[in-house]
Amino acid sequence: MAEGNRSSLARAISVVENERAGFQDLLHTLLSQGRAGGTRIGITGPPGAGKSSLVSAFARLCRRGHQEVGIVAVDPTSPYSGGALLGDRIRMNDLATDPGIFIRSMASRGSLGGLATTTKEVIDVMDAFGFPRILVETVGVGQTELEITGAADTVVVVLTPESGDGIQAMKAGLMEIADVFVVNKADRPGADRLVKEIRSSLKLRTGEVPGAASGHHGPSGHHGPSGHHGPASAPSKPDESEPQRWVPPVLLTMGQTGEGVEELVQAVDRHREWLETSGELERRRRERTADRIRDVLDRELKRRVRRELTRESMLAEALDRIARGEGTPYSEAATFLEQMGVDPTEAPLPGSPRSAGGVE
Ligand SMILES: Nc1nc2c(ncn2[C@@H]2O[C@H](COP(=O)(O)OP(=O)(O)OP(=O)(O)O)[C@@H](O)[C@H]2O)c(=O)[nH]1
Ligand SMILES: [Mg+2]
Repeated sequence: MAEGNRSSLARAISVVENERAGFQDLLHTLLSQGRAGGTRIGITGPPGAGKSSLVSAFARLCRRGHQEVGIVAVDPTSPYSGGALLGDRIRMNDLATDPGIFIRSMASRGSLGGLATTTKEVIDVMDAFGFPRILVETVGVGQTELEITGAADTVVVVLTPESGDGIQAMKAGLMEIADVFVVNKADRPGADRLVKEIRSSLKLRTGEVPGAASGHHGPSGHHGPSGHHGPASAPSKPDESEPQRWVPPVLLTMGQTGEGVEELVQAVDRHREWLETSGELERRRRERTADRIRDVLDRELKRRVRRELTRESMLAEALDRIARGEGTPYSEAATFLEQMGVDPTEAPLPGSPRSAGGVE
């Protein structure tokens, strides 16, 4: 990536990340150009599983093929992994000097929208700059891991034989969101057993309940060859009109040495192909876009409400009325809504002039 491009990408990301004036116009312009089409690859899993090591090895492999890579490392908020950012920096240091790799670390919480929106928007910016692959590392425990599904085309879940990750994963719903499983730290005892465990629980989900599992974005209704096609009088030639269901591969890797990472790159590329041919890519993107519209609306409304409430005198007046027994937080909220021009007739708050049971 040319130096000039790099610095304008860095600038664009800063504007978006800090929600600086005009950030939405910038995003609008970038997204209108229609250049985005890279594969967004989420790498998620418990703290210390080896995600950063794998991301580095993955990026190095892409570079061998002279492909540019974008990396977004979302800082952990979890106390478990307070030192992770430093670790990431050390492990990714050698990558940062490569002009074909663009790395951005970011906090997991934006000022208004939460993890979701700002992180996703930064990924959008990278995509708009034309990276064929964008790797997004998210650390989380439980629910925050699952948020990656809203930002990635392909979700790679990294587990290790340590500390009973296998069982944890199923609890946290990771089984449902994974498109590719990686058992990292193959050098540690129990790695093979974990691979087997994951495979057998995948079989439970995908083999015996046709159509019940099709990745994290909801059922797509495709029946794979292992599914039941109904009557035994199956046609002699395979039904080619019906796309195959994706069965998440389970791979063994060693993050430090990069062993098994080539297979990971291949699995991700295969998944991308499947996404395209099955129509799932289109479906996921539509879903993602619908989410984005909701996100933008949410953020915009929140922003307006906060702006309204920062008018000190109005808030003070409301507090005085409540203190005098002339209102409640509900009736005052209703008044604010009215002043913001939000139609209160839809679902009037108690005490608003339009609700039946006012306080008067
Ligand atoms: N034994 C062994 N250690 C590994 C392997 N891969 C990574 N590690 C080590 O595991 C530790 C954590 O690796 P990271 O790549 O930082 O893991 P991470 O998932 O990014 O960690 P957080 O971002 O803190 O959640 C480091 O000390 C790595 O050197 C592996 O295959 N085998
Ligand atoms: Mg990391």
